Amino acid sequence: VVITRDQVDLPPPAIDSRLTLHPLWPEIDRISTEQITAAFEEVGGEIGWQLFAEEGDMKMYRREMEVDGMVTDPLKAMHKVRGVSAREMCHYFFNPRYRYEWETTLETMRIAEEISCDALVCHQTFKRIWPASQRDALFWSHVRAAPAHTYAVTNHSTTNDDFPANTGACIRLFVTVCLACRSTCPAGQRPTRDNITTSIAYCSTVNPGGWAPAGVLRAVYKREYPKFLKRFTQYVVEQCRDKPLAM
Ligand code: 6CM
Repeated sequence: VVITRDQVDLPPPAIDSRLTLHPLWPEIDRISTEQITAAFEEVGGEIGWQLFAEEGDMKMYRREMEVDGMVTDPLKAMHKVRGVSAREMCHYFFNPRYRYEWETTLETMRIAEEISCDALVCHQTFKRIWPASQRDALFWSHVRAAPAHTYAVTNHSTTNDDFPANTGACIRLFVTVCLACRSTCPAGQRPTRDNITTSIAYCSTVNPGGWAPAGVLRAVYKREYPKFLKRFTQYVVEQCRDKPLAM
């Protein structure tokens, strides 16, 4: 078995102590815990959630919501992927070195701060969507293990003096995203690429931060979120195909 460079920096099974000493730690810990708990809550029968995309095992729901006239529809998606683990899924979602390979809305990306092996602060600009102004975002990103073969990445907007908001061409948007993944395999068997299934819960709430036409924004989300989740999961399956399973 050959361990590739890709696998040396997999998400750690326990929180990096450098993160717990950082000023952002109380916020990162609180929001990550809340997001992971909420991610696995079912939306099925709940009032307000409308199913807007369904394909194979993927189901996407949104709840229409506006804050000060701006669309902030919470989105929730469920999916199932075979042949990859929760840890592998989160590795490719968290690690910025793969981001351009699956994130199609991205224009530029910079690491504003490397906090620890499981947390960083990231600045991104997104492709402009006519007729709105271009958007950027600054968010911390944290990957962690949770009980029951679960790994999750949480991204949440933050501030940094070196990356001030709304000073150039971009309007700063605000984001809270959680990708929570849980692996299972048949009882009594050892997990392998052939028998593992990973359930994915993806939640996203974006506040566009300034004027953006509601209709355009909702149309963009309706097109882009299913595209993202299909493309990202397919990307991870392809990346992992000939590598040993990392649990
Ligand atoms: O979660 C996703 N990607 C992560 C890594 O990039 C990260 C990103 C969060 C930001 C999501 C904001 C997307 C909005 C893009 C368009 C903005 C234009 C507004 C103009 C209005 C007319 O968590 C995947 C995100 C997939 C998004 C479709």
